Amino acid sequence: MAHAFIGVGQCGCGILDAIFAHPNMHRVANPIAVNSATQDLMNLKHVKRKHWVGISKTRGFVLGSTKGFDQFVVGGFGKNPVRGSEIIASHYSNLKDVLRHRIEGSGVKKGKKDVERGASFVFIILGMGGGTGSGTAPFIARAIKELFDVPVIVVGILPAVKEGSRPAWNAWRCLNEIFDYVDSFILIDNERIGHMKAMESLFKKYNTYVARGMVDLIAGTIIEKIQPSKYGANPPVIDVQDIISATSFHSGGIIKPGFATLGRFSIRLKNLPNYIIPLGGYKKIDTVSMVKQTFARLTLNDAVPEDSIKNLAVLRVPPYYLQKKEQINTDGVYDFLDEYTPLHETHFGISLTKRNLASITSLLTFKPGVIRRLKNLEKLAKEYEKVSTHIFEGYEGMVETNEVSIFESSIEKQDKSEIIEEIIKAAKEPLPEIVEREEPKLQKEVEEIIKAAKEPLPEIVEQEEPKLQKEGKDIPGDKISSAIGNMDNFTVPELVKKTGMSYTEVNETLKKLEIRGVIKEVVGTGGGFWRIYEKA
Ligand SMILES: Nc1nc2c(ncn2[C@@H]2O[C@H](COP(=O)(O)OP(=O)(O)OP(=O)(O)O)[C@@H](O)[C@H]2O)c(=O)[nH]1
Ligand SMILES: [Mg+2]
Repeated sequence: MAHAFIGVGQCGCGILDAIFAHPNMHRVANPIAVNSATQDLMNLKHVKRKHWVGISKTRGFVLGSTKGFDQFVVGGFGKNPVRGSEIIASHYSNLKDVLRHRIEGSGVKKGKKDVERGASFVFIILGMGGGTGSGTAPFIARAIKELFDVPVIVVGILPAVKEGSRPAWNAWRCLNEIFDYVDSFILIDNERIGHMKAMESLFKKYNTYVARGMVDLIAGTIIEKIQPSKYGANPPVIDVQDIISATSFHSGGIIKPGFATLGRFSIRLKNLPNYIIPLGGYKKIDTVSMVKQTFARLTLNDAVPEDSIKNLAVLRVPPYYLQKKEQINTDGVYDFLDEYTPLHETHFGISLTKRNLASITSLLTFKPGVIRRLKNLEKLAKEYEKVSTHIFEGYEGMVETNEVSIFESSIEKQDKSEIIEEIIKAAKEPLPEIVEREEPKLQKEVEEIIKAAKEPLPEIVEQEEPKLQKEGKDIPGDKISSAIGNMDNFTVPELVKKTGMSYTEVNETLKKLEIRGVIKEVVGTGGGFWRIYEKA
C-alpha cells in the first residue's frame, strides 16, 4: 500500500495539487482529490481525473472515470458541513468501498526500488471553514481507521478571524468530529495571511509554501532518504515514524493527537551565474540560523515555540554538504531544538536535494490547551452556536514529563528570551512577505533562471525576492544602496554593471559597509572581484 494524500474540498484539493506539482511525489504516494464540485476538480493541474472522487448528492461517491461524472458532481455544500454530513452518512459504505479501491488498488509502481514501502500513512488535507471538506473529512478519517491500520495525519486549514463566526464554527465542529480518528494535526492558519485585504489572492502562494514544507518532510523521510555511512559527515536521518512520534502523544497505549505547526526556510546556495554553470562556489550555510528562521515562519498565528512539547526538523542539501563533518552544524541544530522540548524529544534528519538550495522544514508540536488560536476559534464558534469541545480533554499526564529537564529549561529561559523575542516579533510579520522570499518554482527552475538572466537585473530581483530588505538595514550610499536594493547576495561586477561606478569605487564602498557590519563577504573566490557578499 502506498502512502495516500487525500485533499477534500476546494482548499484541500488546492494544497494537494501544489504538493503533487513535485514529480517525485507521484512515485511514493497516491493523490486522491475529493470534492462535490466538478469545476474545482477541473482546476487541478497535477491531479488527473483518475485520482478524483466526486461527491454526488444523489449517487454518493463517484470515481473520476465514471461516465457522466460532471453531471452528477455539482454544486458543493455552500459552507454547510451539516448538510454535507447528512449526505455522506447515508453513503458511508459506498465511501469505504471507494477509499479501499483508491488506497489499496493502486500501489506504488513496480520497479521503483528506492521507495520505502512499509510504513504507510494517510494525510487528509482540508479547509476546515467550508462545507465539503469539513463535513466529509471526519467520515474519511473514520473509514480509513476502520479499513486500515495506518496513522492518519490531518493537515487542517483554519479560517481567518475576519471570515466570521460561521467558518469558525465549521472548523471547530470539524476538529471535534475528526479528533477521534486522527494521530496528528498539522495546523495551517489563514490568520497568518488574514490581515491582508485580498486574502484570497494569497492562497496560491500560501499553498505553495505549505506544499514545499510537506514535500520536504516526505522527501526527507522517504524519497531522498540517505544512507549515512556513505557520507563523511555521517548525517542523521529520520523516517516516517519520526513524523508520527514528533506530532502525537503516547501514554500507556493511548494515543492523542498533537497539534503541530510548520515552518520552512530556504536559501539559494549559488548566485545566478552559478545556477547555469554549476561549478564550485557553494555557500557556507548556518544551519542553526536557518532553524531559527523556520520558527519565525510558522503557519500558526500566535504560536509560542516555548510552549511546544516536541519537535522535528528536516534539512535538505545537495550532496556536496555531506562530504565533510564540519559543513553542517548538526550538534548546534540538536541543541537549539532541544531547548524547545521539555521532553528532550527532538527529531532531526538530513536528506538530499538535486537543487541548489538548502531548506529546513520544522514541525513544533503542542497540546491543544496552550494554543491561543484554538481557544479563540472555540470562542468565535460559540458566538455562532454551541458545539462540543472535547479536543482539549484528556491530555493531562499524557506524556511523562521529565522534571529535571523542565527545571533546566527554566534556567535557560533568560538566555533564550532574546531569541524568543526575535522569533515572536518575526512571527507577527505578514506571512506572504515571507513566502515571497522563497525560491522559484521547482520544475522550470533552470529555464526561468536562464530567462531571468537575460532580463535587466533589477527586475529579476523585484520578481524573486521583493521584500527582503528590512527597515533599518538600508545601505547608505545612494547608488550602491539602490543597486543592492532587495538583493540578498551580490557581487562586485553586478554592482559595477548596475551603478556605472568603477570596480575600485564599488570595492571601496563595500569594504566600508563591511566594516560597519552592514554586509559581509560570504565566499571569497581567490581575492579578485568575484567575491560574493550578503547583507549582514
Ligand atoms: N490557505 C488556503 N485556504 C483556503 C483556500 N481555499 C479556501 N480556503 C479557506 O478554506 C475555507 C473554505 O473551504 P473550501 O475548501 O473553500 O470549502 P469546501 O470544502 O470546498 O466546501 P464548500 O463550502 O462546499 O465549497 C475558508 O476558510 C477559506 O478561507 C486555499 O486555496 N488556501
Ligand atoms: Mg467548495
